[in-house]
Amino acid sequence: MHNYQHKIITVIGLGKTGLSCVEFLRRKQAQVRVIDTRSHPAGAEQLPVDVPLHTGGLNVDWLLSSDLIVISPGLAMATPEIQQAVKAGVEIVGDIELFCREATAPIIAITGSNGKSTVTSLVYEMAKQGGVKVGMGGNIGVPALTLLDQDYELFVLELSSFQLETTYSLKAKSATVLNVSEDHMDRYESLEAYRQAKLVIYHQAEQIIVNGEDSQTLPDQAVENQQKFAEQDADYYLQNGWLVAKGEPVLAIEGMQIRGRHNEMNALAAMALAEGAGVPRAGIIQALKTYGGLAHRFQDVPTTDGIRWINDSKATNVGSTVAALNGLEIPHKLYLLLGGDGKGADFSELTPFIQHDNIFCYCFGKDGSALAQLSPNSVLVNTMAEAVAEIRPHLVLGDIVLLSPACASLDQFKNFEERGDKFVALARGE
Ligand code: UMA
Ligand code: ADP
Repeated sequence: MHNYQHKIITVIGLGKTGLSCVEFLRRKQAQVRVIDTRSHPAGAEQLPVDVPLHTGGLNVDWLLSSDLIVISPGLAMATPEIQQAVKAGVEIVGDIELFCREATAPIIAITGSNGKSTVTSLVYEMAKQGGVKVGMGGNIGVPALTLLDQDYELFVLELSSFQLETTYSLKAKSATVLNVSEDHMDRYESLEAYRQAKLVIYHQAEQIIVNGEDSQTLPDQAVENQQKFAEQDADYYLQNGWLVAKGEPVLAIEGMQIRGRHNEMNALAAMALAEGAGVPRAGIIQALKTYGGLAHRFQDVPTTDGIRWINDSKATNVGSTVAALNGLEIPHKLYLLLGGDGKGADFSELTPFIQHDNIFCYCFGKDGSALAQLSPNSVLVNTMAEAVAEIRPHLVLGDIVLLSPACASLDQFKNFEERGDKFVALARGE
C-alpha cells in the first residue's frame, strides 16, 4: 500500500476514471486537484466543491508542481504538456496502477483488440459460479478503484491499451492478450506500438495465456508458464465439437449459449484464465452453459417482421466486423450498416467480406464516404436512421439487417450503447 498523505496529486480527466481516482486519493488524504481539457466536462457536477478544478486546457504549472499525476485513459501520454511533465521528472500513472498497488487479492487481467468484455464477463461468471467472491472492473465500465472497498478473493480486470500504458505494478495471476488487430490508430504511431502497449499485461504475470492463431499475442521473449488457446495444437482447444482443456473434454460447444467461432475462442481463453487462477472446474462448466453474452455484441433483436435484425454496435473496429461477417449465413440479402469514427483505421481488410452481390452497405457518419468506397453496392447516407429508412421498403423475408459498423460511435452518439439502443428502436419501427 502506498502513502499518498499530503502529496500534491493532479488527476487529469473528469470521466468515470478521474472521479474514482479523486475519491480514492482523498480517502488517502492526498491534496487532490483536477484538470480536464474539455470546457464543460460532465463529471464536474459530481466533483466535491473543495477540489480545485481547471478546465478547458492543461494547466502546466499544476502539472509541473505535482508530486504525482494520475492520467485518465482518454488523454494521450503523447500530449505535449504531459511530455513536458515527464521530462521534468514528475511521476505519471493511471488508475490501474493505483489499483495494483493496493489490491491484495489475485488479478486476472484481460486485454486484446476484440473480445475483452465478453471474456472478462465470462471469467467473472465462472468464478462466481465456482463460489469465489469475485469483483469485475476496468475498461468494461466499472473503474477498478471502486472494487477496493469490498472484500474480494479475486479480481477480473478488462484492461485497454491506454490503461496498460500507465500501469507498472500489475502482477497478474493469469493474463491474456486475446488478439491484436488494428484499432486506435489515431493514438498510436503503428500497429506495433499498439501491440507493445498490450504486451505490458504479461510483465510479472504468473501465467500467460496466448492465442495460438495470432502470433502478435506472443510475448517477445519466451516465458515459462505459458498456456495456449487455439482450434488445435494448444493447451485449450476444440475437438469433435467439444471444448477441451489439456486433453480433458469440458463441454460440447452446443451446450453454450454464445455462438460463432470467435466466441468459441473466447470460451477457450476464459477457461484457461479461470483455471490459471484456480477457479473450480464445476464453476467453469456451469458458466459456459448459462452465459448468454453481453448486449450490443452480435445480438438478434426480437421483432415480428420476419427480418433478422442484428445489433453488433460494439463492433468498433475492422476486426470485430470481420468476425461478424465471417461465416454469417445469408439466406437472401444482407444490409450492412457501417460507419462512425474509424479512428484512423485502414478499412480495406473488409473488402473481401463485403464485395458480394447479395451484400449492400449503407454507410454513415464521419468515415461514411471512405467505407462507401469499399464496395460498388454501397449507399452513402448521413445517419443510421436515414439508412434504415432507405432499407426498409426493400426488405423481404430472409433478409438480414446488421449493424456492425467497424467504427466508434462518438461522432454521432454518446457511446456504442446509445447507438445500439437506437438501432433496436429503428428495427422495431419505434
Ligand atoms: N477527455 C478529454 N479531456 C480530458 C479527459 C478526457 O477530452 O482531459 C475525453 C477523452 O478523449 C474521451 C472522454 O473524455 O473521449 C472520456 O475519457 P476518460 O478518460 O475520462 O474516460 P472515462 O469516462 O474515465 O472512461 C474510461 C474508459 N474510456 C476511455 O478509455 C476513453 C472507458 O472505456 C472505461 O470503461 C472507463 O474508463 C472505466 O475504466 C470506454 C472505451 O471506449 C468504454 N474504451 C476504449 C475501448 O474500449 O476501445 C479504450
Ligand atoms: P471488446 O471489449 O474488446 O470491445 P467485446 O467482447 O465487447 O470486446 O466485443 C466487441 C466486438 O467484437 C463485438 O462485435 C463482438 O461480436 C466482437 N468479438 C468478440 N470476441 C471477438 C473475438 N475473439 N475476435 C473478434 N471479434 C470478437
